[in-house]
Amino acid sequence: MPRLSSGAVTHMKTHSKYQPVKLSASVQLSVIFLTLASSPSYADTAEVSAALDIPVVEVEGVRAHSVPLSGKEISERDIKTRSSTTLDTTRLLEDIPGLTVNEAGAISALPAIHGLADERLKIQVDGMDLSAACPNHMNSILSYINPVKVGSVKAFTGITPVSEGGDSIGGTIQVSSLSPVFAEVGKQLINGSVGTFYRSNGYAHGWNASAGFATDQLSFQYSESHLSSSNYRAAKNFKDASTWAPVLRNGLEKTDLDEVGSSSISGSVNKSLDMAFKRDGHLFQLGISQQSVGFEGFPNQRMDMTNNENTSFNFRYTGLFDWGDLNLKLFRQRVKHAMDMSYERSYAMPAMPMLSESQTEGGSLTASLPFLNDHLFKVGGDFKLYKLDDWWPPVQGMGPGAMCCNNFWNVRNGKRDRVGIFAEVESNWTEDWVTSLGVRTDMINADAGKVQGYSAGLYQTDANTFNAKSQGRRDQNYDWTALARYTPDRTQSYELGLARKSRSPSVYELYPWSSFTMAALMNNLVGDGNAYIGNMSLDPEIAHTANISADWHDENRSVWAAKANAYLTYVDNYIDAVRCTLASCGAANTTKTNGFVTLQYENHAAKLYGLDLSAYRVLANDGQLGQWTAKSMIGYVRGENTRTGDNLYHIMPLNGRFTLEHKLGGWTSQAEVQMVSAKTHVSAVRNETETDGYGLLNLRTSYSNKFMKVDLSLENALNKLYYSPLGGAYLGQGFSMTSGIIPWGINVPGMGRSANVAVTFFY
Ligand SMILES: [Cu+2]
Repeated sequence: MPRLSSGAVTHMKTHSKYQPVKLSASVQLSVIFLTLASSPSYADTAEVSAALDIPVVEVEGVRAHSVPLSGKEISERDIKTRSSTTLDTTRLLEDIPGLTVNEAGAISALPAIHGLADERLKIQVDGMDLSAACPNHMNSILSYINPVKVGSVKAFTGITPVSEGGDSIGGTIQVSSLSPVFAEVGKQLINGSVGTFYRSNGYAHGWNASAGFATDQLSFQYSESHLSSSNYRAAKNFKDASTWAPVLRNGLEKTDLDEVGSSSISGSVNKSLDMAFKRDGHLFQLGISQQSVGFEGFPNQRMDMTNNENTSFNFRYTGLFDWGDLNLKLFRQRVKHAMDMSYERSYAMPAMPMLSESQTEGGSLTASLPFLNDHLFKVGGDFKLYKLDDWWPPVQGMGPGAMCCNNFWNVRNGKRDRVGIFAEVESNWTEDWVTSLGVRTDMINADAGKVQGYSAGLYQTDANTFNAKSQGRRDQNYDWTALARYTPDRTQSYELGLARKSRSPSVYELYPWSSFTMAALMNNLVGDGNAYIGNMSLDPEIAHTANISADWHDENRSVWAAKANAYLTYVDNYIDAVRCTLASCGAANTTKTNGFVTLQYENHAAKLYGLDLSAYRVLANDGQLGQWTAKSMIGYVRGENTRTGDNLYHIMPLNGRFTLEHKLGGWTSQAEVQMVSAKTHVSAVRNETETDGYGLLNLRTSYSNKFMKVDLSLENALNKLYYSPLGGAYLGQGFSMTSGIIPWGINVPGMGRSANVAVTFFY
């Protein structure tokens, strides 16, 4: 049991209706966020009561927060049924209602919540508030943690309380490593695991191992994982030979007509050492992690990652005191990133080397103070200091011109520093009513140095324009959130959330400066194949959101539960894009409807709204035949630019997942049907292409006991050719440095049938 600081606990008058387990003081008080009872990984059904006991063995005070009704927490056990055969941590989030996945490289997909993605969300790994360091966001935040290392996921899809947010207008995703394990008092513990996996499509394979030693106060854990994959294949040929023949110049590596070019990954290695020390209600954790990726292809970008080195140090402290809880986090991350082209795009390497380096230092301090029996006051601050250099060395052997003779500086001495403070009160008014109110403010300073092109000719005019302006800026943003939750009895609850949230533009929205097509094409954060130019006059985005959630279930959630969530967001100053009208972008750029175009970021306004539904029902529960459960999840979102009337880019059409699950002994098996309707609401300014509707069947089974776990799955079992609405433009082969050679209008196809197997042994 967690040791509770007596003061905080005796102060609290807890209401049994909300209190299935005893946790640390702040958790116990965070009644409104207590979803242990309201959103278990939505189908643990009969085991829910057992699962409720699980958090008790967690380390004291680590769970500072649970998620509101509109969010979802995925437990370690549910993650484990997926993580072994998954390359990309973002895939573990696919069961979260309201969350969709924007495709990128093999381990770098980007989650979107209610139509808002990437830097509009707050995405944290082990509490570290990181940023990508690449003009294509290849080293996305969740690419830094291997799925096998993930212990828990919390997603705030509706309203994120100010204590968990800041500098983001959408939801929050918090991915955490496995919690430290300690031995019983007076004993020692040695544990570990060895695992391997194979995915038939693309011959993806890898292995992972971990070894740990612990006493009752100290814990050490080392883990390492390796993975690689060749290009994956679509279910059928998606390229016709005549369209592609002129693109594929002599010397390029051949790809088959069903092969997705530049989708491979190799030499991906994650190593981490996690140390923890606990004593008398104090927990100290230090994590050191190192990742290197030798190559990762990006079929919806014009470049590939040719190396990425990431090192991070992460210190966390949680203390339980008589007056409440204290949380401190400090971290530092350094990234060295290199891009160039795969041999499917270019026959000579280096074709166009591009380098970036970043450093991120950040941290937070939060105190949670119970007062007047039924209230919890949270106060704190956080900061993040981000530095970025992004430069492209000249290509040897070329005469002065497009890629000679100096470094091209895309972002030089880029900087984005943020400091925020917040205060929040959670109140447990009666047995039925709980509220949370919070305010925060963030100050963001951004700056960048003077730039230059490869040579004067094609670049000097833009460089002069950029250099003549002041690059430094400061924003002071204000957020507030309000949540009220009504629980009339043990079978239903309702939550209303309102928020104002702000986000300042990122370095890559502000500072890329060249309108020369080749340079602008390299700056693309969304995988649509277009060229982007930054805009130093951007204002912060300000979102006003209303979110309503309802949760119905039987008393113990052992038989059924259903959840509905509706939301509406208006975003002032939404950073959308407009067609470049500069002479250097060409006259046709403003009217083109069937090709790649050059765009510039601009503040507009947007409206997003939608609905998430999820439910489960136990169909049969029999000692001999096991437990059969039906689960379903349906999502719908619309996004519109209210200034131009255009649709927002990359908005998932109506979609659903319907699963029949069977559990017996150590076996869990699932048959899942995924249905996605046609995407017809497309962004005209980006020449986004429509996609057809489709249905996919996935079959999975896994067996586990104390010593081993085996996972078998057949994904896309019917081998259906499909195009994810969020797959982006197919640019994975051929000469990609200009916008007119690779054919426009082809989407990246999804993966054809794949048989996957993973085996893990524990000791
Ligand atoms: Cu990159």
